[in-house]
Amino acid sequence: MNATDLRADILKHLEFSLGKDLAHATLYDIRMALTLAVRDRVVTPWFAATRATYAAKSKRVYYLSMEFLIGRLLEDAIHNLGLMQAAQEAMTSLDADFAAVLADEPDAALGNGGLGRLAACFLDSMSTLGCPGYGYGIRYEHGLFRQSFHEGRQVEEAENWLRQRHGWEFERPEAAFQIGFGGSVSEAGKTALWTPGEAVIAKAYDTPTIGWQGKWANTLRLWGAEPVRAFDLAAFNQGDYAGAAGLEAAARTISRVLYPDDTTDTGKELRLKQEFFFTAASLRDIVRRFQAEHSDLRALPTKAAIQLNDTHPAIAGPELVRILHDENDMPLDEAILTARATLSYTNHTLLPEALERWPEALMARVLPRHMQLIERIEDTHRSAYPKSAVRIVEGGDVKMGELSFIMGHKVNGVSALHSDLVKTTVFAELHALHPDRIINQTNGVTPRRWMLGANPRLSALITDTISSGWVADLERLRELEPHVADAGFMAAFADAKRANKVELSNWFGHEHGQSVDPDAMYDVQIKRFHEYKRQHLNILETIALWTEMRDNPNAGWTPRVKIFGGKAAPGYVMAKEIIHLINDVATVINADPVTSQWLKVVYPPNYNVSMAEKLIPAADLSEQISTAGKEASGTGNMKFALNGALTIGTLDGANVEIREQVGAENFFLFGMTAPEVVACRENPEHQADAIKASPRLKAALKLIEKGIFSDGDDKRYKAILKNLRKHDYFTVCADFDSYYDCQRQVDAAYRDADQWMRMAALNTARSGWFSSDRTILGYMADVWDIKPMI
Ligand code: OX2
Repeated sequence: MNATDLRADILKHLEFSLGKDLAHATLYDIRMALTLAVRDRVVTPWFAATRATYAAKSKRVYYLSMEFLIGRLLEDAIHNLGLMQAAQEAMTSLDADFAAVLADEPDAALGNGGLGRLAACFLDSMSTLGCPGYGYGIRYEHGLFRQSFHEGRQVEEAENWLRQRHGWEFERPEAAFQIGFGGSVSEAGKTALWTPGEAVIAKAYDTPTIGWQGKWANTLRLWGAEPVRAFDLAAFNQGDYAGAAGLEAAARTISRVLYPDDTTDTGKELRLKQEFFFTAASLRDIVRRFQAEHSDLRALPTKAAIQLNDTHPAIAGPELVRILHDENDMPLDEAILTARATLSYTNHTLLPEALERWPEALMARVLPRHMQLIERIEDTHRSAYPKSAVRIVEGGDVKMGELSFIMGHKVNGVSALHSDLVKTTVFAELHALHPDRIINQTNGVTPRRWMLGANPRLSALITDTISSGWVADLERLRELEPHVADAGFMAAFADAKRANKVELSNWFGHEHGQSVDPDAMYDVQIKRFHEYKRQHLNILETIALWTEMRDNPNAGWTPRVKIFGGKAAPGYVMAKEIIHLINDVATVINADPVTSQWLKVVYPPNYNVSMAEKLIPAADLSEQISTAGKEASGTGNMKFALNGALTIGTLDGANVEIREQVGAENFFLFGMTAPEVVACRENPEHQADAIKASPRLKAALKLIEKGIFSDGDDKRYKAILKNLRKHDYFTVCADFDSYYDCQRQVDAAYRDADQWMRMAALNTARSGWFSSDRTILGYMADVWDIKPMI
């Protein structure tokens, strides 16, 4: 593909798809014309992959996820199709600024954080590996809210990614299913007949997901909700315009917004409806596709593997049983076994508030037949294991974790430590009954987006050094190891990092009006705000460091820029206070002339995938400081290590495996282990003891309390202070000294620039195992029983 052909196609789309001539084309027009020209080139491999799958009657995987945090797609597709040079040349020939064109694409933020981004990385890897499959989710009209700061406080605004045409999707009016809610159930022989009281239409929108080198493409099928009857004409004719449109509005509400909660259950009826809506539509589609090729539904597990991404699609268990039993007359026991052999479940968190429970009464009202079937499923469990105390329905709630476990043939955690904790904590009893069911599949990230796309400088150096095979086989980064002894390679590695830092510094300058020194250490904590992730530990240490710098200005401080990014769920008061505190601390510290040469705090608002792509390649230090036992895996931690940042972290989630891979000497470890945290909490005075033992922590808390960061307002951070002093469940205080001391080791290490760079390069060279290709191959072998088609 050369630039001339691509240019001709861009001009064709400008004229015939967008109705513009070049002289009047806006940035949007150019971006859309390029998108369509690139999309044209995705279609052929996409059809080929679909045909090959049909021809082979291959088993397919169906990844059911409430969230797909895919971000921008254009640059990724250009990379995967090998069109980078052609696209650059075509843009230059059209007098367009290629970087601006790429940046014009809105982020598709159909997810909150790690869980949704993991699903997006998995789509990329499935297509790269030729694993036939579909992602199924919701086409939210509004993705995750846009964050801004007003006097340091988070303000949320609706995001509107569909305001402009979404160039990647194909609308499928023919692929539509009616999805019911409520109503009643009547007996019909051995089965039952569910007559829903209301219904909406689920309409499909398909986005092809192209793999590396365009060898395979799968489909991301997102469902949009529409009314069964568009419009109440009778009401309209009587002048009731709002009433006439009400039906439509009510139906569309279901796919209107992404719930902005990360790891907390909202308990809203709408959320339950969203979950059933996309799960039921996906199952209908899956069964329809199966029945087009096969007649005996008992063979479903040999042709379909359905992965439940957390419990959000857990209603798939009873719904599949309903389809098999009520609609296709399969005996109930067999229907349960068939559904179980088809389904598997990934657990992403142990936080009790995140393990979904639905009030039985709500479930019975919204999904009356499913409530009955959940009870049948529980009966089956109880008759198979009469001594088991496990209940799906307990204390008036339906527990979706137990339901998912019992209805899945495999249950996996997302890091080695997390999978062990799944076995010993939440599902200990079920694990004893089914010792082979829980397995581990440590998360991974796609090297196409998180190295090739985000870090072109380092990518070019790696390719020059070991050739390009690493992009599809990330373990080959190990071949970089011998080059760490080569001064030329190391100089180039350092140059790439430095250039990324200069670029980020420029971005801070023109986007946020803040200048930061590219020679300072870039110390980055970017992730959702949650107490367990402990952004407050980081800001407390920042305060303590600032105090120390003021007291000892001649101590030879290592210059640092503390960079924060992330959003808090709008209803999570404590997380929002932590955001406020960080912004307040930043204002005071950044204005201090005594320390300004060594310490800056920057917190650009509205952190998203595109911002991560800027920050990660420029980072020196990666903050992975969660309370041990709380972060299931983390995936940001992997992206940083891959891009040559050193981690300061606890033994939590995948940090444990990162440290094993990169070597303990190339990782800054601090804090209590998961069992130590549990033991620490047994002492009710643990926070008071820790504060007493740490003059620095005590002083930092005092400064906050005195209103030093809040214009003298000594009440502003009452809640945080009380929490830390009295109920420090996340053991910020108990880990503080260890963290502070570890940061000073980081300072010392950074001062030896050559040694630091060697450690950074070893992080890159030894992060190959964290490719999502490795993760997907694990699922294919251990869970889905599917072989690659290419
Ligand atoms: C996240 C987990 O918090 C994170 O540790 C993990 O890396 C990610 O999922 C992908 O597995 N919502 N988000 C998560 O869990 C839930 C629930």
